[in-house]
Amino acid sequence: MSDNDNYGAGQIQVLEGLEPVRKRPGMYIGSTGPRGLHHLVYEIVDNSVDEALAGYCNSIQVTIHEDNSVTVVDNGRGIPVEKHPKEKIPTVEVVLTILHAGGKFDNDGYKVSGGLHGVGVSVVNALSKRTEVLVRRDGKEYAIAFERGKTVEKLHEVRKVKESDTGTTVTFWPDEEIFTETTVFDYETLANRFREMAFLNKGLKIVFTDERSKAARTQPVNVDASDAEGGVVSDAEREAKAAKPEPEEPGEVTVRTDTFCYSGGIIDFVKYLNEGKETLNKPIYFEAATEDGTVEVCMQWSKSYSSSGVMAFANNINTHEGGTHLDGFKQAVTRTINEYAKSKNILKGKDSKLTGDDTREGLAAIISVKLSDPQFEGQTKTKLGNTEIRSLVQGAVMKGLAEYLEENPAPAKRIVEKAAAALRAREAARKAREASRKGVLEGFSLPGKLADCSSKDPAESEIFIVEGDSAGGSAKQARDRKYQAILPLRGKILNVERAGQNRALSSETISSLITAIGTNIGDKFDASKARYHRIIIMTDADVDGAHIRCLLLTFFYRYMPELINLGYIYIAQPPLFGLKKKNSRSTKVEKYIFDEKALKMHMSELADPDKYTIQRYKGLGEMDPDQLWQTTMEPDTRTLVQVTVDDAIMAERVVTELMGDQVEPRKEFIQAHAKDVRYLDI
Ligand code: 28F
Repeated sequence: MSDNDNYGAGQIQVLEGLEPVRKRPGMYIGSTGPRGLHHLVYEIVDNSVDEALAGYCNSIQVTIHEDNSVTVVDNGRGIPVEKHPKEKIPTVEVVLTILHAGGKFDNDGYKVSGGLHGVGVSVVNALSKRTEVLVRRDGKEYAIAFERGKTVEKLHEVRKVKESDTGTTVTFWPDEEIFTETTVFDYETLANRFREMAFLNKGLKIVFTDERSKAARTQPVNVDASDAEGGVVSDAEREAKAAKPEPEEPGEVTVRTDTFCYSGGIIDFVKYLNEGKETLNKPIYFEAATEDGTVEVCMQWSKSYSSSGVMAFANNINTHEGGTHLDGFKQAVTRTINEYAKSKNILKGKDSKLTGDDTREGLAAIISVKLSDPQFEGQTKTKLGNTEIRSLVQGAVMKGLAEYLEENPAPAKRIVEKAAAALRAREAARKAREASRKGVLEGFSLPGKLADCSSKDPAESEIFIVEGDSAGGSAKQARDRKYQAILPLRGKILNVERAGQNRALSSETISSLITAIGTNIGDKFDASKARYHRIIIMTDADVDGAHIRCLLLTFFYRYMPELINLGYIYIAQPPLFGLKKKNSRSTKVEKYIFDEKALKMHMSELADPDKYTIQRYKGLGEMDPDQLWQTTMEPDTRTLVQVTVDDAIMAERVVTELMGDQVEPRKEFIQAHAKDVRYLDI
């Protein structure tokens, strides 16, 4: 179909309408790089989502075709087709060919407003070499087509459809003249956005299909580097994606489809963020509405240490720069948790207050507000500015969270204790910073007690931290001096949890530990300076040994947590029992056994258990160097337990809660609970 006279008037308008978009595309879509390219898809899908928000659409299909064209189908009402009263052309043509006043982008080239019906599709049309639109309405399907923003096929009826079959289909071919860098879409980038949209719009189904062959979808494109899009893609996901092998043969087409539909909405979003994490509570959800807008909040804490899982949206737009909704949320969480902790006496008067960061450690949360006149501010126009939204969110969260905590004391306690632990860690880190600034540890030479290894390569070097001089002596004799160092600790390790920082650092044991390991602490801490990549705690298999282990773990957790994360901290497992044949003249131990249960098992399996004597090793010092080497130190035969942050937290909890000034009750406790406490058991 070609241009004709009675269509000319409309066309002039069209050309005038979209010319600026082709002239300065960056002003309308931010960039003509990969991010701008992907933006075209979002513009189209946003219109379908708007139709869904209006309550007329619940299903969207997006397909990338072999030629990198994209089709979006929705089951909404269909863009109106009647003659537009002012423009005298079909409304659908107006929507596609006339730039909406003001546009969605301001002069900085960033999106300033979301959720305006029909806005943006004309921009996509202008920047596509061809656009085809199908509208199903009133029992008919209509078609209209454009090239580089100009109408090339007038609106016409193509077929009859069922009255109930309504909706809009848009297919567009991005213009290589505009997108000179690439016109290849990245599936993951789009999929992440669609997943997010489906989470934010409960019940909305988005079916995403990639029909391309490997050749068509692997032309190099780097969305992250050139103009990064925020979102829920973690580094791990990105790495997994990069590492994923492509099984496909050249020329073969593997159609990929993902369906995103979440009946739980942002509750499912939070569960997704916390997947694989150990959580402290079931997702807490509440919503509120005033004439200013609506707010939905979902939150769940896990044992994780980050708070990067707090995401705020306004009208489905990820407000990366935050804004009033996020401020209101943070204030409410900080206040509510502090008030609860105080009222339940978990935070005593003299303790300092929990900061916002303390309360958000390990928190995954979604804040989603919807408002009629969103004000987007900031560098990238992703900061919500509407002041009335702050109190809306704050009020909803204070009420919702306070109620939850009152009604659910067990998870409430876990949540508050997590924040209190963060507070203590922060305090310790601060004191460590102060101390290291004073240079307490500077100029120390290696501790005299250290029997260092000869290797200078940390990756192959290990240090055994040994309790007591006598065990230290055996260990020194037993070791392979090339790569095994021994540091005997005399006496008790100071409880760094209770002792002041200065006292901790002036303790000889603590300072010798720090200098032997080499990393320093506080803001001088540098994991790359670790002199050993295996730091092995070797204590007796008794209650005192367990106590020392707790104190050492607490020390590492407080002062060198990064070494735990790096997997450098280990616990040695000396055997508890040795079995010898009774009548044998040899002193050879037949079998080493590591705990009571294993001993019982073993004895019950023996044909003649009375042929044997059981030797119980009370301490490392009772083993001769050969035995110690064979059972506990030789890399080929020993068992090391790698310490996780959870082990350290558990140790710290015991140290914090139970190791008070009196020694006896705490010993009793440990003996009574030894079986329950994992790290005491190993
Ligand atoms: C694949 C992309 O763009 N879907 C859309 C609608 C529905 C209406 C509409 C859109 C009317 C006057 C602009 C229908 N009936 N999918 C889409 N679905 N736009 S875009 O209206 C546009 C406005 O100017 C619609 C009644 N009201 C609205």
